[in-house]
Amino acid sequence: MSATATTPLHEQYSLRAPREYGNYIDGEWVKSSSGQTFENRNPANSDDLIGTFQESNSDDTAQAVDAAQRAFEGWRLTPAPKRGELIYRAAEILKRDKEKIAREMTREMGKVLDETKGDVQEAIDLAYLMAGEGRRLHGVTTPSELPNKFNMCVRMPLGVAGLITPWNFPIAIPAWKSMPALVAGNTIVIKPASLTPLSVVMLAEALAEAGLPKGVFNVVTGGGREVGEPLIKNPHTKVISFTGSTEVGRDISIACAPTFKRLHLEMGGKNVIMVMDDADVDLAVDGALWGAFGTAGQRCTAASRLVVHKKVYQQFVDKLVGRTKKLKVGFGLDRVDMGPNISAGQVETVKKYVKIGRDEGATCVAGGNELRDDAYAKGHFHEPTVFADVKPDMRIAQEEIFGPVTAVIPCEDLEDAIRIGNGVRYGLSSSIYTRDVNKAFVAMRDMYTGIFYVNAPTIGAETHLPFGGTKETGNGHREAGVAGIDVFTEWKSCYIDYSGSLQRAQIDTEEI
Ligand code: UN1
Repeated sequence: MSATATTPLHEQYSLRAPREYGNYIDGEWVKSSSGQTFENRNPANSDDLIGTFQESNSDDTAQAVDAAQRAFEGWRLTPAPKRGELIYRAAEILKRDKEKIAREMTREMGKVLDETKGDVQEAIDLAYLMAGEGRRLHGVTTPSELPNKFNMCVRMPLGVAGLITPWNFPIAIPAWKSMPALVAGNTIVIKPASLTPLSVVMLAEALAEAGLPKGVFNVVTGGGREVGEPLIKNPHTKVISFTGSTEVGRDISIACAPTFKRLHLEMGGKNVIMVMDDADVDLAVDGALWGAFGTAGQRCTAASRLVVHKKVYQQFVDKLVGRTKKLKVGFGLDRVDMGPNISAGQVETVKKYVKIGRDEGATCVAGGNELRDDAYAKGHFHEPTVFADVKPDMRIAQEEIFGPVTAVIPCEDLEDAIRIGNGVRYGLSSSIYTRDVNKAFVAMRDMYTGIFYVNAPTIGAETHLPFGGTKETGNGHREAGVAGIDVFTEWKSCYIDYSGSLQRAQIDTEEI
């Protein structure tokens, strides 16, 4: 096919033709009772309509929760290995369709194809891990203090899980939340980010093809107020898992407090790469570029602070600036290094922070501008941007920007780097570049973050380890890994007395 400027993008790149997508409730694709839909457009090219999605309301949400509630009993009693087998099948389907799904995701979310392939791979990895959990879901057996008595702890599912997911990892994060919830026997209502609903539709399609019973996984698209809030407040949702901003997370926390609803929050980050004077500076620059500008900086793990030892500071800044200026920005299905920002609003936020950085007296040494000409005119593009001479208390070094902006901060030594590194309200990810094993271990011990790397950037978590952070990044829970199952289960301690007589714990033990 010879592509011309007038050939619609979905034909040029063999993507899905635009159409109306329904909610997925009780195993059916259905329209919202609102009769309204919203458009989903490519952030790199607003001419490219991906599809229209249901502008759902509280009635649709209630219907989905009812369906999930009805399906719960059957799913809870389905043997866990069987649940795991269905998840395994979904993993195989996602693997088969990885490239196709990734292409749609790049078109929907903007990040480059390698990265959306990675995003799908995270979903696949976690699905395989949780499929295996179907034959583990280990509890604990432990001796009793009394004779002829057996003690154990088993996991119970909670019921309907309400999942509210972000646009930056549009299939990985929904999978991180869904797969552990499902294998443990919960049913799901998910509200995807309105900027990336197709990715969750594709996840639902994979689960449906795998043979998940109807009502076990439901998707309702629409706004936070119209869908998210009723989902959180519905008495039948027994657990809420949310990834997004700290501000919204706080509101959700308050909404869940009156009924003590189980809540998992995964929120902001202001992650740091510390570069010591003995580091391999080129390696650190590689890591900084990937950490800061991967996903156009739109990761909660993004390396938005680079704390660099004064002895290598200038060398590091020069190399970083040279490399940053060479990054190619564009549509993620073309040969580029970095895609667009997700929306016009996000570009405005980036521009606001670039201005704040300049006003605060930091030096903008690379980028600093929105891209608007020619190929960029119909998208939401901003140059990858580096600020140097940043002081730790400046707003660009304290607040999450969620865009392609990073701040280089000089430091005196390891102790100073750790103090600066920990000196923010978030605690997701941190990293150190050093060749000195002693320094690496001190940093590993003293950085108060949920994730820590040595000689690697702040991004790149693997799905079988717990993911999450301290302070205002989270509320003490973790997702992914086996820790993810803790969010979606409750412990039940069971005591089985086969002595045939009354044995009083703590009392009859004296006679033994
Ligand atoms: C996120 O930014 O919300 O470690 C998730 C990483 C990815 C996940 C990021 N595996 O950067």
